[in-house]
Amino acid sequence: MEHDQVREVDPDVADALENEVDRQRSSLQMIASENHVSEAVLDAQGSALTNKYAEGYPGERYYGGCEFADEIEQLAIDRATELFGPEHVNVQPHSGTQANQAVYFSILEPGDKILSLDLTHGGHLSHGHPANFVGQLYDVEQYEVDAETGYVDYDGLAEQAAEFEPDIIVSGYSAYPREIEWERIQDVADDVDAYHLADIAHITGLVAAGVHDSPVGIADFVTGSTHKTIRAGRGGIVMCDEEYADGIDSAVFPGGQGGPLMHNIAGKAVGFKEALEPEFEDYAEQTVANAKALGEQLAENGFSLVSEGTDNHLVLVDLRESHPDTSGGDAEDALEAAGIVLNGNTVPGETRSAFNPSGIRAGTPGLTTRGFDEDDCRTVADLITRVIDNPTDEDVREEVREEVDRLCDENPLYE
Ligand code: DSN
Repeated sequence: MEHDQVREVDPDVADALENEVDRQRSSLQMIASENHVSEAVLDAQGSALTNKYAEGYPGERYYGGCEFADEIEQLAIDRATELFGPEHVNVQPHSGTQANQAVYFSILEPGDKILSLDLTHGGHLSHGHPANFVGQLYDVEQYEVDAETGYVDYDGLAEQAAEFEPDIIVSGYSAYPREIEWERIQDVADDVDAYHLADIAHITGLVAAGVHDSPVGIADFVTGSTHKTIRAGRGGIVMCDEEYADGIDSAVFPGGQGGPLMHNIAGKAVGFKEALEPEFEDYAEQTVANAKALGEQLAENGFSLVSEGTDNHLVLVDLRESHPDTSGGDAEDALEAAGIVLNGNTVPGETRSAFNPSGIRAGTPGLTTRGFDEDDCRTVADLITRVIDNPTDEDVREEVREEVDRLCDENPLYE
């Protein structure tokens, strides 16, 4: 990946781009929301479609010259339909947050009530955090995970919903390691006559591969990101029943966005095609097997895992018991210096802050893409342990860095 044409014009950016590729190749990318898309997806995203305005939808655009944009967007829609099985798909949201925005905008009025999972319990900013437009525009209450088990407190949610009477309940999370019981949340929504939005941003690939149950056909709206576990072009997606289709399409454009990012939609189409191949199911299964192995080894090494394990692609480690003097931010910094990139994360019952949280979140989508198996992930758990046990020890960092180099050499990326 040489970026020769950028280099001719702009050596500074070319240097940074090459350094970024090197960084991804030579360190372990364990941010649970990240992945390494194929070179085919990169190619599509870097295509001349970045030049094209195509406001509207296939066959109904506000500009001329959209025949190939139409073809590509329709392919993305058809492939998403085959992957997930919804009645209606919109592939234009620029991100998962904008997919959620479209849902709220299509059915809520400012001041309407949203019931969603608290950010520190695994929710997402766009589910109603006060710093986000959702928290400012709507009346938001938040439910929590059970303090003992770390699983969503479904009974508490039902009680809270009966009292709060929300207009919409949001499920689907950003830092939740367990299978989500969509039907139970739908039952609560039915009981209080609320809409149900299932945000599968993190687990889109697992749902597409059948490794996690799908909320499609259960929740009224399903939103997602297209670049996380599904490994397609960067952006968002909304899926819904036909009765909501016009409202969603209008809420995406012109309600919340102008021209769609057609080059990203091309990347979505290509990535969805890859996800329809049988190998993608193996990838999704391996991603979960790797996360389980990572979690089991971390637990064996003395770490405390929220919910004591995982059913999906991530583990959430609460450092307070095992390493009370090391914050998630400290751990993140020490690990990055040793070549392991993940993020400090808030944990249920957080006693620090979002800027200096008490946990770390580690995901396996990127490692699995480059070929890591369970044994590798157990080794990674041991490396994480050595660094967090000795957060300021330069020799340990150096030794771990050498092991990281070995793992990266054995599992090359973008050769
Ligand atoms: N930034 C993503 C994550 O890390 O979960 C969500 O938008």
